[in-house]
Amino acid sequence: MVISRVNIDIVNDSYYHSHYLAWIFYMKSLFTLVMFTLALSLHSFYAMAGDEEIALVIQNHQFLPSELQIPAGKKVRLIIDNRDSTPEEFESFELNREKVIGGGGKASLFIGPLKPGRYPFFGEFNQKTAQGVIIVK
Ligand SMILES: [Cu+2]
Repeated sequence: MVISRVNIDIVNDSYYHSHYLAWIFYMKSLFTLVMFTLALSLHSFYAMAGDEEIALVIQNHQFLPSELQIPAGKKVRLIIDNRDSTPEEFESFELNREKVIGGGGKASLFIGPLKPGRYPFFGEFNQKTAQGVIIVK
């Protein structure tokens, strides 16, 4: 009788133990997830605060403004707003960038950090009219 009671106690103890370990594991995972999410949001917050944004509009197959100035040595987010109903492709050999923006759509791309100079770009689908230049100072 006594022996079987001990056995039951051991069984109960290990049963309790495995749940406790599972709980620890769960809490650890939860903690990691929370910390990871926090780190990620902090990172994007500082990234947003640190990056400069420049808006570029496409209208009547032209870039507005056609001349943009950005500071040298800085990463800049270019936000392109295509107000035409047809798609356009922002393209620049000097910037090594190529991006299609659907009709009525928006796109964003990063440029830089760049050295001072002139970096022409154009709309590949309307090259005659869609021309622009980024001046880095
Ligand atoms: Cu292209």
